[in-house]
Amino acid sequence: MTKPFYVTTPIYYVNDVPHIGHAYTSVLADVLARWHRLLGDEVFFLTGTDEHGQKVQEAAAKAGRTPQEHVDLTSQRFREMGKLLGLTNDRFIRTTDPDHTAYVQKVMQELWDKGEIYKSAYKGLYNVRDERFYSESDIREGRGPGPDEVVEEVEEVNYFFRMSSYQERLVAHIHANPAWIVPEYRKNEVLGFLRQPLGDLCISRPKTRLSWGIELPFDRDFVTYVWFDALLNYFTGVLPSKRADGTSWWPASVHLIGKDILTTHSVYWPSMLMGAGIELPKQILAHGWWMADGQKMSKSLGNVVDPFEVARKYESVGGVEAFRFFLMREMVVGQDSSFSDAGMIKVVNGDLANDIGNIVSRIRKQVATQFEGKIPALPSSLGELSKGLRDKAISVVAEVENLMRLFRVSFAMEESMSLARAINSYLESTAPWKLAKDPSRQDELAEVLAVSSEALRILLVLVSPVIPGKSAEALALMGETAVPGKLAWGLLPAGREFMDGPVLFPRLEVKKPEAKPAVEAVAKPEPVKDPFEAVDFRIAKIVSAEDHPSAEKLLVLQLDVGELGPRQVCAGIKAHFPAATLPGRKVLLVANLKKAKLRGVESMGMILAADNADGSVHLLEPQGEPGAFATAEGMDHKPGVNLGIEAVDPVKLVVRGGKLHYGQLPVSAGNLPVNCSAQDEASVH
Ligand code: ME8
Repeated sequence: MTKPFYVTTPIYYVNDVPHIGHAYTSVLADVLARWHRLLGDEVFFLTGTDEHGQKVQEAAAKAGRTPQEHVDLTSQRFREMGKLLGLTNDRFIRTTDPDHTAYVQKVMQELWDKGEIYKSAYKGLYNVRDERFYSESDIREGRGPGPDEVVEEVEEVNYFFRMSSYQERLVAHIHANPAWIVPEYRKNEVLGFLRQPLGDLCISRPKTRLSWGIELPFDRDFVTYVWFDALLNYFTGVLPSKRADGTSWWPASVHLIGKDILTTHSVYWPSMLMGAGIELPKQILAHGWWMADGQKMSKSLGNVVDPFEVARKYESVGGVEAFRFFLMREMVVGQDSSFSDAGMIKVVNGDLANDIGNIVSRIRKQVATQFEGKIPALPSSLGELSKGLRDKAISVVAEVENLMRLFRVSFAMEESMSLARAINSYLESTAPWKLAKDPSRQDELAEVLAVSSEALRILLVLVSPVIPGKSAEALALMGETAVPGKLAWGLLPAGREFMDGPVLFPRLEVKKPEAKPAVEAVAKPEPVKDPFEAVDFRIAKIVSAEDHPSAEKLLVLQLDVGELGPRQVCAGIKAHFPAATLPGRKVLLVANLKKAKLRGVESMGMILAADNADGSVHLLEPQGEPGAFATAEGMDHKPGVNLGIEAVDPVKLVVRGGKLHYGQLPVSAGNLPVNCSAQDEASVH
């Protein structure tokens, strides 16, 4: 019996233009869908657009269109993104689809009949950007009214869903199903949220204010709240379809979401389902945030990464496929990541060209010249090196299966790339080009080419969910395809032709920056009189801390650095500060270091701590606001960019009298001294 795998993405707001964030969730869902199809599972993949609400109504009016005309146009952008990215979704749901609308009304009516919905007056701050009343819980989700968000005070009679009555059941469900919300720290965030009493959920908007929505079946003067309508898409989207054995697709195997919509998915949605007596989804996976070159993406900064543009820019080296590969390889699922051209080039020239591409061309060339293009048969007994590669391939397949089950896609890719490296080093060690010159070693040569071809075939099948096009082209050269069952060792039939073809994984020739003309020297940053001035020390507030996925001593911290925006930093302080004690603490951050990657996790800066002679470690405790920079008397603040650690080393900071000093000078941040509980003369690192 085949296993079902039903995966969803959030349905995207049509007012936005598709960007790397939407592309990421969609590609992640697609990769999981393709992987499960490869395992032989029965798959349903749902994505779509969220089309009702005040913002849409307003945008349509501004554009001089009816809301329906407007959403027909704007939702098209997301379908085009899907086409561009090669998504294999089974349905693209729109909340304006008649079957969805009818079902939302049916659920509403049932909840009303059961007494799960009541009418009451309500007063609150309404956030138009998010179509939500603004409250404590919204602040927790980081969706408070930012400077460009419109919040208005609204008092009105509305309908409410008795969400509060499901609080206990929900908490019990989370405890009973430890992997229901992943990663673990997101689960803890939800449990933290559920420690406060849960209110009821306002699920209607009066038509006098908002008409672009689904009418309440029991009161035609109201429409449903957008989230109520939107969340139900996951259920309604598969209602018209049935599994091969005639059973229903619900419950979803996993809802993929960004961390921005964690509460709606792990509190509102399950409560709604409990109210309606519908089974809960099996898992919710919240991933991290994409930034651009280490900065928050925003329209005003003009740094929003557009998937169409990336595909165009990298067209000569695989375009969309290279982008998909980058997205999956770069972001540790759960953590934040940053897009950069340097990162794209690294993946294109490293993983794709140097590793995978190199193997294809090396093997193909030898097979062509030595065996008239026919891949030799795998011998029944293998030499030591060949056995080593075979065992490596088998263990990589098992490990990738395991990691994919845990949604650790970037680690699964690292594992696949370790097979690529193993094939290349097998080819280096066995040197088929040398064997070819020795007529007495033709059997060995045949073995090397058979074993490496088979390992290459498995590698291409493993990466096929991520780069389906390139993988299919490369496999086709060997007359192969990536279909279920193809991950086993020893399937490549003897005598297969290894066909010639174009270079599938070309390198991107990166132009060296031209030498700057001498006149530009004036634009150089002013020289600093002291190394202290070049370092950008900033107050940062720890928003969350969790264990690094693979480095024992590291924590991954999410920081709020005020005007510098959110930051992710890896810090080697786990032995001294358990992760749970850190959120809320203020620390001093070196904010202008070069971006680094610590065991696969991006780190943008370094937090400072003092070492006592007794071996204890003490964090610096600035008192000002996040984002404020630190100075010392007589020093200017002239931070450089992308400093190496050697620029920071000469800046010797010490603790004296419980305060931070630079030599003899007291250091202040945000005009307040920086405290530290370390002893006198404890040095700061
Ligand atoms: O919230 N990094 O829609 P939305 C990573 N309609 N992912 C990002 C991202 C970024 N910078 N920006 C967006 C909505 N995303 C609702 C959802 S579901 C029933 C209703 C991705 O258009 C991420 O998946 O604001 C995030 O959760 C989603 O887009 C939000 O899309």
